[in-house]
Amino acid sequence: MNKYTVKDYKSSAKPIWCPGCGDYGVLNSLYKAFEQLQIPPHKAAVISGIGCSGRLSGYMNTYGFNGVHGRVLPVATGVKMANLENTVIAVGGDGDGFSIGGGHIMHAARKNIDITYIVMDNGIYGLTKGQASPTTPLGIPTKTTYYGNVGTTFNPIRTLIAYKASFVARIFSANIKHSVDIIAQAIEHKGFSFINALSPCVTFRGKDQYDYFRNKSMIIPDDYDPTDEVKAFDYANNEDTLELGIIYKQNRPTYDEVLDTVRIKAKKEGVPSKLGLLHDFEV
Ligand SMILES: Cc1ncc(C[n+]2csc(CCOP(=O)(O)OP(=O)(O)O)c2C)c(N)n1
Ligand code: SF4
Ligand SMILES: [Mg+2]
Repeated sequence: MNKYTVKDYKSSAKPIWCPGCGDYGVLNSLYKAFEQLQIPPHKAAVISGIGCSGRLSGYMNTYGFNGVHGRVLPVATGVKMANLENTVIAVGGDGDGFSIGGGHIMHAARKNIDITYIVMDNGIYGLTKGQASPTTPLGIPTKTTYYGNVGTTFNPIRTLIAYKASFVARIFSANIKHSVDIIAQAIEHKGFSFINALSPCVTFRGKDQYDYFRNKSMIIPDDYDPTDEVKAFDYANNEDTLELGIIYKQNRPTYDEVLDTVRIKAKKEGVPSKLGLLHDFEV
């Protein structure tokens, strides 16, 4: 029998997202993934940025931090590095992650920080009432693009593969069973796991956004090999279809593992003393 159940991961705060918001599906999938992995609530931290999506950390009965707009990854990196035993989840929106916070993703990815980053992608700034975001499709009217969005749409999957994220996946918030499976695999992956969660904003993109995602998405076949980078780019480049599942995966040392080897080497060679540092590194 499971020691922890979904209710152990729920905080006392009730979600206040609009009825029908896709973020409910992401939250429920996260609860269930935690249950599946039996993660002790006191051994986890959920860090969020600012946006409707950023509210998610407050609904988790784990450690948490609702930080500054666009700065979820530096905070999550610090939390992970302070205690490597903790499961650290970073969450936020497409505006938070790809606009103001866009400069942080490449560094968390290339360093292979051992955290899971879920972007709730609704292609709009929800909290601030409907401005265009980097993932708003071309031609869509928004509060800031009255005559239709101009500029091409940012492709997170292609970018994250190029950034060398070691786990790149896409989920659809309405498909809970599939999302639970992918989130659980992302958490178990050693390294930086990126999940683009298609999560409709019924208020500023309309209920049709569910149909748009449903009609455009397709679950990746079981025989697909996510370690094949060329095929992963093929999937990412085909913007007519939104593949759901693990699109790219690579096993390589995490930031903390590499740092450990540096510490051991430096200590062995007496580098801290040679540099006149007062204390040797703790290994
Ligand atoms: C430094 C800073 N700039 C701007 C804002 C205003 N702001 C708050 S949330 C947000 C965008 C929210 O969009 P997204 O990240 O996509 O999240 P969503 O609400 O759609 O989940 C903006 C621009 C802010 N809070 N702080
Ligand atoms: S405004 Fe959009 S993203 Fe925000 S809670 Fe409502 S439906 Fe969700
Ligand atoms: Mg958004």
